[in-house]
Amino acid sequence: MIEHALADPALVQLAQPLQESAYDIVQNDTLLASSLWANVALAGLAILAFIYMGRDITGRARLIWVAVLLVPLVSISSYSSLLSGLTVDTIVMPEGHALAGQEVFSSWGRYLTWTLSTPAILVGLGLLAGTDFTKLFTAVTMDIGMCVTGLAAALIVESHLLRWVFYAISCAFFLAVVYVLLAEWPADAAAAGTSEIFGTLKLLTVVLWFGYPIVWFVGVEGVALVEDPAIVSWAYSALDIFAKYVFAFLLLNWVRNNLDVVNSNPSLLGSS
Ligand code: RET
Repeated sequence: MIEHALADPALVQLAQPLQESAYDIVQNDTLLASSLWANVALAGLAILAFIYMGRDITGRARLIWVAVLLVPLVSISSYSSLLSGLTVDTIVMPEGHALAGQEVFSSWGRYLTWTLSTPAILVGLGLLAGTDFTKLFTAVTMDIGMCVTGLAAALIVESHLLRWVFYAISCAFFLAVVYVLLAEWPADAAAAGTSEIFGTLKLLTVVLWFGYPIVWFVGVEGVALVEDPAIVSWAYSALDIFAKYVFAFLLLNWVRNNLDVVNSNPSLLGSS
């Protein structure tokens, strides 16, 4: 009898609205929705503040300003897409996963938009350090590799093993970025006279960025120690608040107060 009912396409269609879509999950979960709205609001404020702060920035430093401004611009688009339901989904976890066979909420749009926001952060930092094109290219491309393979790790539903293979590949890309930040750019920054602020921002970046793979690992997409998608979403949102807006504000504020240092730096990039 039940089998009969499921075989009838009209009844299957009728049954579908009973299943909560990813959009409904966001709308019905205040904690989850607030983690997204908080970032829309902060990104909006940051955009206005950064435009204002950039009004007197001239010369090469303008390229840093554009990179910094891109961070909240991408962020507001990213969080609005998550809220709209466009870049969230429910996915059924493969065999072997702690939540195998269950539908879990995935805000995969985050990983997609990181491919644009994290390079912007690295371009800002690299230009501050006065690095050369090769090192900046390395950091940015490795970073994009990290985001795209992280997206794959989150979305693969056919094989549990392959989710972790992609996680490992993403971590390898991440370590290349960390290497550039810790081993290459500090010397460049010293030569450019930006050591002090670079040191602060480097520390902020490395510490906070390590938080992301940890959240992925313990969250619903990884070993599911934390099963509530709202908590996972807030963890990412809180990291974002410091890694994006606080980071970008500190960088931009320093640049506008030290235009002479930045503009006398013979960087290969932004020679306007
Ligand atoms: C993933 C999972 C796979 C392994 C690794 C990850 C790293 C993510 C990072 C994200 C940083 C995002 C920032 C966004 C700001 O807009 C993809 C979570 C290594 C480091 C700073």
